[in-house]
Amino acid sequence: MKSTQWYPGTMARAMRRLEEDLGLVDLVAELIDARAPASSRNPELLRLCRHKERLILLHKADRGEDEVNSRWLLYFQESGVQAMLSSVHLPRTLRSFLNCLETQGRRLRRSRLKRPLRLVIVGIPNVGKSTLINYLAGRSAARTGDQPGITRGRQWFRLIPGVELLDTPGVLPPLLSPETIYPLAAIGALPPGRVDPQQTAIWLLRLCLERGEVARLQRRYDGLQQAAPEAMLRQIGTARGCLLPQGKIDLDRAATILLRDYGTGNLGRLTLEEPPS
Ligand SMILES: Nc1nc2c(ncn2[C@@H]2O[C@H](COP(=O)(O)OP(=O)(O)O)[C@@H](O)[C@H]2O)c(=O)[nH]1
Ligand SMILES: [Mg+2]
Repeated sequence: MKSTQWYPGTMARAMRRLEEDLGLVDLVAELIDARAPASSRNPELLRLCRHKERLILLHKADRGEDEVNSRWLLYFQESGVQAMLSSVHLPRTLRSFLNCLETQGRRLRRSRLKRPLRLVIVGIPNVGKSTLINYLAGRSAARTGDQPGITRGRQWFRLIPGVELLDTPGVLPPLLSPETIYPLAAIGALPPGRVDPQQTAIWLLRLCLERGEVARLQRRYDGLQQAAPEAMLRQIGTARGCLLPQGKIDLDRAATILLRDYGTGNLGRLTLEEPPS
């Protein structure tokens, strides 16, 4: 189901719909992955909503390293962009988000517009948009009434008095470049098969080596010795019994195991990208 997002035509439709959605809201909450805050943004959004209030949510903050999360927040604040941490596993982050929305909603109600603040959540695939919307909508009592002519099939949820959320997220295509491709693959933002899993795994292993983060791998894979990334992938394959006929190691399977472990958090909290210094 998810893979249908990947046909270019579907993505083009998603972008058109996003432009329509942006016309309906006061605030755009851009969801990015706290593990790869640079690669999970798409600068195109900035062009589409230059005149909108924007807020960046560093989502899956439970998966990024605390210290790096803080530095990313500081980086965005210093660039003059509103940014907050967000995670469905860290309810306090979502309380802060709602408090921030409440303040902005109150401001709008007191302005001459006198109407609720409307917002949309946007982001590239797999950053957690639907999960966050379900979480927020689940705790909100009220679906607001239909507003024919304005919403056209879209539904608003009243999150708190004076603040309404569009029920469908805006989908942005991920921006592919030599710098973003492996981080995007590692956070699951690309369709399976788009990037070679072995190369992605080797990139991830090299990153762990460069950061002196081999211990977290050794905790997960018994007997793993520090070595070149290619050799470590072979060791993981051997340790996990990824064998082909004639005793060869199934490196694709080893890579998939490593990437799945990273994706599910089995390697611990590991941020892939540091803010520019
Ligand atoms: N660790 C963690 N995982 C999350 C969080 N929010 C969503 N996810 C997971 O991220 C994956 C993608 O979420 P989904 O809502 O489908 O992303 P979407 O494609 O942006 O709508 C799912 O496996 C979610 O369970 C979060 O705050 N923390
Ligand atoms: Mg979704």
